[in-house]
Amino acid sequence: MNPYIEALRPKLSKADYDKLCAISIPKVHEFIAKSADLCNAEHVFICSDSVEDKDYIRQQAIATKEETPLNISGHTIHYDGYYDQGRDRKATKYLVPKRIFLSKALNQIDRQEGLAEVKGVLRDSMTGRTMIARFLSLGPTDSVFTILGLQCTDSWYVAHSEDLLYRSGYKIFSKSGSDTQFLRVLHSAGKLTENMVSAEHDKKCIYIDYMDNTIYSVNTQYAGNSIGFKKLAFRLAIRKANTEGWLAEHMMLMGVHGPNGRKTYFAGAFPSACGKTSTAMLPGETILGDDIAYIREIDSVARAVNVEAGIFGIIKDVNPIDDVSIFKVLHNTGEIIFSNVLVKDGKPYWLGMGSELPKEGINFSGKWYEGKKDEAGNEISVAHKNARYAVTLKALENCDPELENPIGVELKGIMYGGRDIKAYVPVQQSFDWEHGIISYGAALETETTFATIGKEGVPEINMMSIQDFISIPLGKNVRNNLDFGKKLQNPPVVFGVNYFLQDKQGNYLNDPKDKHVWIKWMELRVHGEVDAIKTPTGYIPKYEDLRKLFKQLRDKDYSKEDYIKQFSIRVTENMDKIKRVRQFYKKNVTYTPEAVFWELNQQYERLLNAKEKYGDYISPEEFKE
Ligand code: OXD
Ligand code: MN
Repeated sequence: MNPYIEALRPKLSKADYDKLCAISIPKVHEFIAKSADLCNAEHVFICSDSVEDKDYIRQQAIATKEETPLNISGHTIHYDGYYDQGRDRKATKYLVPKRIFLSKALNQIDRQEGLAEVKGVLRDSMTGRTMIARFLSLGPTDSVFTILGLQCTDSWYVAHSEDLLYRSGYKIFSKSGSDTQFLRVLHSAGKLTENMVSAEHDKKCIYIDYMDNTIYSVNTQYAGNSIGFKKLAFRLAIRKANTEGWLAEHMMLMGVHGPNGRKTYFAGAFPSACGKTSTAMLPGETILGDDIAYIREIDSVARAVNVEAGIFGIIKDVNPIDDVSIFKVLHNTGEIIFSNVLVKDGKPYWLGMGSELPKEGINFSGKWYEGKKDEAGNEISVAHKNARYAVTLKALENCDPELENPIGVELKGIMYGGRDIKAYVPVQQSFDWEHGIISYGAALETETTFATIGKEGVPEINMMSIQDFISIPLGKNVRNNLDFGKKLQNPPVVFGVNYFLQDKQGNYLNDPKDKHVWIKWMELRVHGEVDAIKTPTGYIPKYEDLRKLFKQLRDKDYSKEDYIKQFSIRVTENMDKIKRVRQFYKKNVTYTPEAVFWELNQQYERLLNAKEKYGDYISPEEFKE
């Protein structure tokens, strides 16, 4: 007799008991039993991924009022608490055993103390509620990339969202052997207000116990903090990748369609709210993933899969002109969970949707009217900037057909981009793998955005856009990337992009749609079909090639004047950038590979030489041979 299943028996229906018994992994029984006991759940629901079970989850999300149906069939709205509108960096901590220290840039706490604290907060948090157990697969199923996950949660909204965002895993769990490894997440929304949002946001804990592959999250519902397989399990996957020699990355994946029906796969790392999803979603291209990728070397080739199967996307600025395909999906029947938008008469409204917004309705602050202020006297906006939609990728007509390919797609290019208003040109190609990984990836500078709680617009270094999720010493992460390239016969070509370059008056130099031109240029570069100009920071496009692409893609006459403004090398800004990056690595980072300083110093020297020859602000024309 299995003591854990027997302990759970009073909380299980006969059907749920049978579903649990069909899994023969003792650690599964133990995790569910210990979680239900700690949180004092009244019932435990085991989701077998059957149509009935998934329907039940959807119905419960509505019955408990965690979600409310909207006018279009399949659409619902979920709200998170007023103070729970983004990933919470401060509340997210690594539980680190004594005598171990991760990099200074990482938030950490003694493991024993942290476990005691979070378990104390979780204790009895599910009294009178049902705990749902969901089995999921990260990455395509039956693949070398697959990582299994089990989440216990008392939120039907979380369990429902997982249906849209991940691949079902119950079947795999039930046919797997007793020593099968899996990641675990225990989440409780904690005490709820009458609006069904987490009440005790000041007692929010999101703790990552990497010693036990377990995540604890409590007093939060915001998906980035509560859906354990989004950014939380990602941190555990990074550790696994670190020991096994592959890469887990905060990257979108897309198929870029080149001449004569050619398709070239790119990965792109951008910090949250810096253009990652909108790049992956460019019209005429195909989207394979918008957030997290696993990349492995298979037969000396870099191959990548999307860890997820859906999008938890920022809805702000999704409009019928710039985002045709997703705008259409958001108006079609089919399952979509909107979060933190304004609802009026059963219709969702968001910032930048391209039409007039109502003057009242329900939003993330409850009943809302124009001019409403919060406790601190700040005016509450009609919808939150970080309002989102969750939808399965398969609902998109531009979903890439290789989504479920168990060996992934061959990566030919990688791009890194942040909110760099001063220094880097809009697009450039690195001299080689090391130069790209270091100068564009490890040196990625950006500004904080609304996707995390806290002040917006604060400049920071966000290594490879993954810094929020790194769970190993930062220097080790750079080394892993450098080493990965050495295993490949033809490493992907590395590009740096910058959608946010401004002039001295603070005007953006590009339209958001210009990114399509940069993407097509990269595709041609990967195949050696256009030339480029060598500058101190990388290879940049030639004016004539961009002019052609602007005409083809945007029917726009791209002027030489614009080209010179956008692609001039700003020497001082670039040298200052290098100084900040060097300082960051010296001060905050352990195990930094020597190559980081070497590449940065080389770039500094190249800039200095160019400055002596051409001055501080160098037109691309000067570098033409
Ligand atoms: C996300 C994020 O939701 O990075 O993807 O915040
Ligand atoms: Mn993300």
